[in-house]
Amino acid sequence: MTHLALSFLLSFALAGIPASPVFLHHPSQQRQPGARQGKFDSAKAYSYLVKQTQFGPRDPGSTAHERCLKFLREELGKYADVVVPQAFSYAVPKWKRVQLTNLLASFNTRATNRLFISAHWDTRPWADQDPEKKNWTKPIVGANDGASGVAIILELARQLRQFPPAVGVDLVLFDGEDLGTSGFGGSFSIGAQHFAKNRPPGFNPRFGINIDMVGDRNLEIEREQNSERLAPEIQNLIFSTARRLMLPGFIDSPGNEITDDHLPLNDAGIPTVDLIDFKYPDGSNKYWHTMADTPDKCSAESLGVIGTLLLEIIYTQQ
Ligand code: 1BN
Ligand code: ZN
Repeated sequence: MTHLALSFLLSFALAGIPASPVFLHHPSQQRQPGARQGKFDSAKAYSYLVKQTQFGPRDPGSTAHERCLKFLREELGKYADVVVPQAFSYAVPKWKRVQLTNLLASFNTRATNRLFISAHWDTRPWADQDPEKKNWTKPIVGANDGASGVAIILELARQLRQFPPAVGVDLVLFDGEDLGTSGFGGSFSIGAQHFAKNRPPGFNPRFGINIDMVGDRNLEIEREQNSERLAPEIQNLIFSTARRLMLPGFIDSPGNEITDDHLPLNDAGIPTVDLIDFKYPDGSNKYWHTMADTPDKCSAESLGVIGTLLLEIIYTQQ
């Protein structure tokens, strides 16, 4: 066990949080030392998106939430050097107390030069933007708002296993992103808030990229405005890389200002950008927080665009 992995474990144990990380032996022949970096497999990522939606809505407190967590832990455990769950409970105002779990999957744990990529894995318990009032209390399946970012992260994990990066990479899956009430920014991003306030001592990345709602078939990524203010250099790195790779779906102009999981990390001093397409499927944003957020509104190609960008950024860091 590496020193860093040990310190992760110790930190969780000392914090009184049950630490039961997944350690697996990875045969070295799985690695391909000759090649510098792999090609992001868009079809594999899309299959990860569908797999999550097949559990059903993954709202905290549901059986599907529990089952999906087990799947995510096991899948990340196949590829990462170490996977550490961070479990805690949270009383949702005017609802119920729920058990939440963030997952931290680390690669190249010895490297001190690190970056992180994150996404939320929970889905919203209430389709409160649905045109039908009867759906406002039903949970959403969250193909785009939930599964899309996680799908990309799982495929990144697979690639990072095969092609070890020069820098350290932490993949973080946040829980409890979507338990909030519109107009009350602090009521969202509960998992990211908890993580930022209870950072494992080994978690000290130079910067981060959070991905959310990145599966829309009609991909339109603009410069999210909080990121522009809080992490301009990382935002520029993203848009210059997208331009260099001639990736479709990147629109280099000001976008919305979004309250998302990047804010607590920026508050903790880690410059973090939110990559989000808040025009789902267009400026009407009519599928957001509705029963219509299903896999048919997403595409493998969109996941591929974001995955390709992230691989390029990871493998061009020294
Ligand atoms: C993103 C996806 N968010 C929720 N689901 C964050 C958000 C919160 C965006 C409030 C707009 C308003
Ligand atoms: Zn949402």
